[in-house]
Amino acid sequence: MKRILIAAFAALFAFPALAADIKVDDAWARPTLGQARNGAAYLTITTTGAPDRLVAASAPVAGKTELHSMTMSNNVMQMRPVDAIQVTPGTEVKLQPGGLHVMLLDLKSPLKLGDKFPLTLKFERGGEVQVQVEVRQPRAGGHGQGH
Ligand SMILES: [Cu+2]
Repeated sequence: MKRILIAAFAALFAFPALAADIKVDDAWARPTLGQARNGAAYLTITTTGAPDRLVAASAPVAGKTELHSMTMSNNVMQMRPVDAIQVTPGTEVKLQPGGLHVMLLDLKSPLKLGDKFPLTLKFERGGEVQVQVEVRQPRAGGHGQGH
């Protein structure tokens, strides 16, 4: 039993996935309209370390934060929570309108154009990574549909 535990620890340290290995770029959110209490944050994740999983997120602007996917079902866009988002070295994981996103529920105040707010991403191995999310319109040429 003890030997198994030691082996598990050794495996854990053989691939030290540090937060420094994880890079989060282009974090942004669309301004909320009117009295909308929900929003979504989008970003791009890459890692130079071991494979990892984004398992949670939190932001002081939101009462509750979930990881969501969006899929087309019978011509209707449907959002559903996902347990985790896989991050693989060498592959960009894009959270973008119409796909994966960080759902910001129960917003404490509207997201206004030009605002910035902190978002903490929690990775299974890499731990916590904090980014600043810029409130802006989708870039031209991007996937502007959905949400
Ligand atoms: Cu959502």
